[in-house]
Amino acid sequence: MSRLLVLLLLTFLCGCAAEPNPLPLGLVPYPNHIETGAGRYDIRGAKFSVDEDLEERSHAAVREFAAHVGFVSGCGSRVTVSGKLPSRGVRFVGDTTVRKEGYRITIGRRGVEVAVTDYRGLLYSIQTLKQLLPVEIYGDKAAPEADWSLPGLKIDDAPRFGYRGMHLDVARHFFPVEEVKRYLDIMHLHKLNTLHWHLTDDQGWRVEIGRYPRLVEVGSVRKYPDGTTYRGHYTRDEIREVVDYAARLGIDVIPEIDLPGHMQAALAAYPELGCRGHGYEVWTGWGVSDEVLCAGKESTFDFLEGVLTEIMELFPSKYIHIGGDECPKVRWQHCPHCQARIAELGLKGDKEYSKEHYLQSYVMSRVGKFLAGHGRRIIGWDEILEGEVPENAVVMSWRSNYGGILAAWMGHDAIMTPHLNFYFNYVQSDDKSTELWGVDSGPTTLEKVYNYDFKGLTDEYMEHVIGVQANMWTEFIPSAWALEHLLLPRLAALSEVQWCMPGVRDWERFSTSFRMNGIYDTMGYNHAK
Ligand code: TNX
Repeated sequence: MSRLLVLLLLTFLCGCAAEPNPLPLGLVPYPNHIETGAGRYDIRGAKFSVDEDLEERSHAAVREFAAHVGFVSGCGSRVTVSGKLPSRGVRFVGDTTVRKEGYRITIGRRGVEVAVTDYRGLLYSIQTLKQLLPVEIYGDKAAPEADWSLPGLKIDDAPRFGYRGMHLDVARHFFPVEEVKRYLDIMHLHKLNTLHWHLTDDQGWRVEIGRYPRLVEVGSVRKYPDGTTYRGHYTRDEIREVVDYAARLGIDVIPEIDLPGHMQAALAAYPELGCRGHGYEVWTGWGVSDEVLCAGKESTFDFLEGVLTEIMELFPSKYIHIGGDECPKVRWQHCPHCQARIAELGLKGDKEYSKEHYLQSYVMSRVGKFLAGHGRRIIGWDEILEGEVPENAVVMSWRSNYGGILAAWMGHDAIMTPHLNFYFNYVQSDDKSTELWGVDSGPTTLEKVYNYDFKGLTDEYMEHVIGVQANMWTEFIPSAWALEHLLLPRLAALSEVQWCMPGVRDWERFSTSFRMNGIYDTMGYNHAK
């Protein structure tokens, strides 16, 4: 036998005998299909290439990733965009057989092949590759001494739900643009794709509206009896900046204009929109205010349409959230305008709901139709199930699973966000020394988030469940530091509920292999221990 043949044979045998790599069990959210392989691929100095058929922004994302790998590994890297990709290096190819938002990664000794069909899938493949690399990839320092090799393996992954949301209330406490961007970065790290931005409430109106300047002039300022004030709002340019930033991370931003309740800040700015017509202030208390929009006056609808027209200009999202939660009916019961509207519409109470509940349904439906006329779809909190549900509305089920079940039963889509599992403003442990900001309604532990059960949602109903979301109400969250503490690591648990197919979610695996804290530390995020 020639020496070459012996050498080849030996190489082959060694290859077969090599121990398979351990499964990277710490990946979050854990891939839906993963097979381990043997050997490793050293990514230092690798040539990156990307399919010219992919979008320009995908090329840009690969360039950015390659540049960062080159920098932290201390070996540089090169990127080519081409119709014909080389057989080595790190290759990103377009492949229409990959599922939406999904990706396939194959790592062998000769290189890495990533197949994707869309921009989000490409971004998520990069997130997964980063988690397979040393934690220094998340830093901004060169770390040439780290092991810059990737384990041989195959991943074929795509999310369970198309809507993977996180909510942020900026009305109770305001978070400036830079902090919102950080929040988006954290979401992206966990492959979430939707920010639900709660922009208005009794305690503050936070988005500039050109037609109604007093909304921020008056409505964004809380005045306390001791003379101090609390204020904050986003200009329209700042909103655009956040929406663009999010889009680059594959995140849609859904604005919420909470109506017809939770409107006291707007009433302070434009008192004529209320039933009483005067005497409102931006609320300095927490809870549910009786002061709501008057549903009888036509001017209320002019106002809402004006506001929402500008909101649609700022937000390209398919969905617009119009709230609908916690709207007390006492003002309407005694308001001649509201009662005249009830009479005109012929609304009647029944065993279950009062005529004022049906008046609220009228408001939600009318606003829903207006938005539908502009190609948008409404989301409402599960109170919109009381009375008549607006056509085509998506129900956000927050009080329990029941809202989702009822919505699905009625043929409506639902997003699951039951408070006992997914209110991240609730404390996460009983340790009073670290849980300084949360609401104590029995801790919403990491495990409780992780083990969320779609109980009562049969397979048939699950077809209407478009996604899962956690909410962050900020009455008691005064800073980004507190915000991140409540968000992390529970967001990691949420991400597996959103991403993993039934059977893949596994608390034992997740809790014993968890390594996200190292990533959070490197990124400088404050997380609960
Ligand atoms: C209920 S959930 C609310 C919010 C509060 C939250 C406090 C929902 C639709 N409304 O207005 O901030 O409870 O935890």
